[in-house]
Amino acid sequence: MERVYLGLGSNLADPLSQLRDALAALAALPDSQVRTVSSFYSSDPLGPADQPRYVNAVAALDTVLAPLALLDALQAIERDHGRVRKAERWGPRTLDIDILLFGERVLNEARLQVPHYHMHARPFVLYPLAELAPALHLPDGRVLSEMIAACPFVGLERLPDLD
Ligand code: PH2
Ligand code: MG
Ligand code: MG
Repeated sequence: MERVYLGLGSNLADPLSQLRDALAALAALPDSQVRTVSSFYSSDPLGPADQPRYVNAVAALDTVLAPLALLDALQAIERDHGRVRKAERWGPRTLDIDILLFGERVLNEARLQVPHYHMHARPFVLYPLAELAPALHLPDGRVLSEMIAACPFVGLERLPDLD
């Protein structure tokens, strides 16, 4: 069993529902359990400014799936949510599920780089991740609390708890 942290994001087609449905789909993955989920956050779009704000969250998943098997399963969930991959970098999407960290692994494969290459610069990743694992050390030696100190809480709004 390995602990995986996933970043979820949506800015199209009712983002809150997209994330709630995605969490239900994650809970149904084989050989895997969703352990904890952060608050949901509304965030300024990173990338092209002419797109809606995102809703973001981070989930902790324990899995025995191999990294590329998990990636395949996550991309299938994205497709089930109407995700169409477009050429525009950082453009709008109905659902994005990114593998942020996969146990203690450092992977540099064509399809999958972990730790996620840009997480250090994304408040909508670091702050929800810190809710789940405030004392986290990354496998490459970085320390989450130090990454947070270098990444101001800007353009981010924690949404009230659902339910
Ligand atoms: N994801 C992107 C591009 N820009 N901006 C925010 N706020 N949240 C995201 O999840 C996001 C983004 C590409 O995956
Ligand atoms: Mg992404
Ligand atoms: Mg992605």
